[in-house]
Amino acid sequence: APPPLADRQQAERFVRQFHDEQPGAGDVDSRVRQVLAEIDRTGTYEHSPAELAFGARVAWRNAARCIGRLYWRSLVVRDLRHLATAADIAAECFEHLRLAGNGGRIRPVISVFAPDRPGRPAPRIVNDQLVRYAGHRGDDGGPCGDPRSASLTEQARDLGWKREEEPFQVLPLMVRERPGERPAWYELPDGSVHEVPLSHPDHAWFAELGLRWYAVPAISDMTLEIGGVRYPAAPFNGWYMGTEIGARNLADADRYDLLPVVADRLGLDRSTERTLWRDRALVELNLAVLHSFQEAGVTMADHHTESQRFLRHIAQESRHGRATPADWSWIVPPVSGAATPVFHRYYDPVDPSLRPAFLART
Ligand code: HEM
Ligand code: NRG
Repeated sequence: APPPLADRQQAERFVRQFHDEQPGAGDVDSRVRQVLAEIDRTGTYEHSPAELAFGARVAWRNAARCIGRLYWRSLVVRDLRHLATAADIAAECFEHLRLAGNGGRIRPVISVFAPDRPGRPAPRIVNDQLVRYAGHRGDDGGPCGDPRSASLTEQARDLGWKREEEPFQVLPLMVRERPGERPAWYELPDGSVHEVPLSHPDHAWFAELGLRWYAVPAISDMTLEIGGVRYPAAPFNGWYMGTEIGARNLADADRYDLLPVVADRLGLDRSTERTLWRDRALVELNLAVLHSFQEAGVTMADHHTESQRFLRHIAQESRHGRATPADWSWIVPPVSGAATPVFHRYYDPVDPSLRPAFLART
């Protein structure tokens, strides 16, 4: 028999936490005995739907890099553990995008597909997010899209997908049913990808840049681990904070690198750093992002509001007797850091062994 996948101690610890935090969930000792017996017999165990939902929500609550944790209790958990084929997973990822997008009123959602089992590793989503733009590391000056997706783009092309020379071409979803197998790929269907064209409240020329971004950030390459059980295919989303797009995706020199372009259109003097042309371009770019999502009726938070919410979250957790581990360097927004309250304090230390958790793919 293959060695057990689910650690007995982790399983027991999780079941006890679930019952501690959810009084009325039934008799904890009998559930612990049942789970341990199932592990001894099969090498793993099946979470009840309530355990799965709780585990996913607490994994979010435990995500030390996430500023958006105030709403962790409201995460919508889709129990899709019975699905393990590439086609079923792709179809439900597209449904996930529609449910989460909700016509612009974005809802935090996670879709949990089949877990790893002894002798039966789970399928995996190859893409790091359900929606990503194709790109390559460009030095030729031509349109190169999102260089961050260079290797995904290459993988898709190797599988027979056709790249077009557009800066915002959505990549297909690639799903690997079993380790070592060739992924199957699926073009995202019309209606599943909501995008927002970018314009500026005061500068008409901004719209001519032809910039856009997608509405729903859905991370699809992290493993959800609950009570010793691993769910490698468990894409989740919330909404964007404007700076993720305006201060990083469109601004970083190794992403869309738009600060010089925006500065030139603004007529700024780029001959010396002392004019702060980068900073001025950053502010206008971020303003355009927030303005455009608002105009389009798509949920987005600004970094001041999301920072205030995060401090409320910490206070609320502390009233429940819980710490809120947080990673300062990820929590502080990439522009105007010290103008937000999250800058001016320390946080509870991060414990990498804290569970349930979202784990980075190794
Ligand atoms: C990271 C915001 C919802 C889990 C982050 C980051 C931001 C953020 C700004 C840092 C990203 C970066 O710098 O690249 C938000 C907002 C949400 C939200 C505004 C709105 C509801 C969620 C949800 C989950 C989640 C629903 C999981 C159920 C995480 C995790 C990370 C993260 C695991 C770390 C990702 C990594 O290590 O690369 N979030 N988030 N977040 N968030 Fe959230
Ligand atoms: N910075 C990345 C997305 C990371 C997660 N951010 C969220 N997550 N807002 C980007 O695409 O810019 N979320 O689940 O809402």
